[in-house]
Amino acid sequence: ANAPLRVLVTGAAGQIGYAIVPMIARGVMLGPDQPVILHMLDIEPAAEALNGVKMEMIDAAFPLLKGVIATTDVVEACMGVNVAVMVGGFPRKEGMERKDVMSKNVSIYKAQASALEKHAAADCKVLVVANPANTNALILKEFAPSIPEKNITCLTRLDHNRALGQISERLDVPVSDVKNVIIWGNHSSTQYPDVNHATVTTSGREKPVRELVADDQWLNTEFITTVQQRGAAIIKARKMSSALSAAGAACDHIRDWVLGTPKGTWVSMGVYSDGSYGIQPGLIYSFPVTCEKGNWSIVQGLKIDEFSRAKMDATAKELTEEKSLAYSCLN
Ligand code: NAX
Repeated sequence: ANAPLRVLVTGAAGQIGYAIVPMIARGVMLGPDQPVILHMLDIEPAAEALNGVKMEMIDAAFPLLKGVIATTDVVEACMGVNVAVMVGGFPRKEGMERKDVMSKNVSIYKAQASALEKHAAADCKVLVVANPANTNALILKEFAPSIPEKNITCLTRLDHNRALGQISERLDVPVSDVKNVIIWGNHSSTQYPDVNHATVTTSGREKPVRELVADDQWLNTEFITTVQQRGAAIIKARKMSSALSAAGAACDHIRDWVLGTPKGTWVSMGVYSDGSYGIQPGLIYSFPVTCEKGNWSIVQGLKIDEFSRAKMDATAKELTEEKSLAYSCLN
């Protein structure tokens, strides 16, 4: 039998936390043969609720779950973890300045970076979910210099899955037959959902989404804004933000990263830019990636038209601005 892997979930007493911990304990994230030990971190005001989640996790008697730690101590939480899913953060409250929210998250991610660097397993894979996800991941990277930069990523898989879902609904085909959409850039409303290379498998053949949809007007306008604004639409409908879809996407992200993407399929991940597609190195930017043996690599050589170029640059510009705002919070 495989040795258990330790999985950290920060913000585990929150909404996404509550949805993701049972998924992890059922093998959705690391596979049905991989036992796990869960490390759940939250802050003092949520300690009692966190303990309630721990009680439920015990009561669920998950066969793969070999241990569950619930703590408000960052060091205990990070000790020996192989995977870290960073869901905890400071939410934007009404009337708060962007800079104040950024400043709170910068100090959280700075502290958690140091704890991970000192106490996590050497090959720990980190996924930042909490917003501003790309910039929180960048701060984490800056303050954990001994963690390889390839091990620090942020979640744009939810946006990717939302794009697959919109195409599936539009064409009335199973979502599993749609692939290779791309989310470029920031996990924010400037993200660019790109279908130029996406395909649908019909009667055993892959066909371009553009050809099947045959409505460039819809693809270039409504499709894009629907994906960009989906988070807000969920809040409007549910009076709470996306949780089960976010938790599912975080599991998809880690699973594909660790176990590999299927041949001929790519996914979107926020990763440290190496300058691919002319995106400034030093940003955490969402790219199309394939994964093999626990490593991601950016898909190269895709043709980028003028429409895409402008949108990819606009979201990069926003990330550059977020980065300078974050740095200004450090002083
Ligand atoms: P909740 O407010 O329900 O939960 C957040 C939890 O984090 C709370 O229990 C809080 O006590 C805890 N927390 C706060 N500071 C912490 C710290 N320093 N250490 C540990 N825990 C801490 O929010 P939820 O709906 O679960 O969303 C969590 C985060 O995910 C938010 O930042 C949200 O904006 C972000 N999202 C990101 C998405 C993505 O695709 N990247 C999509 C979903 C989600 O909106």
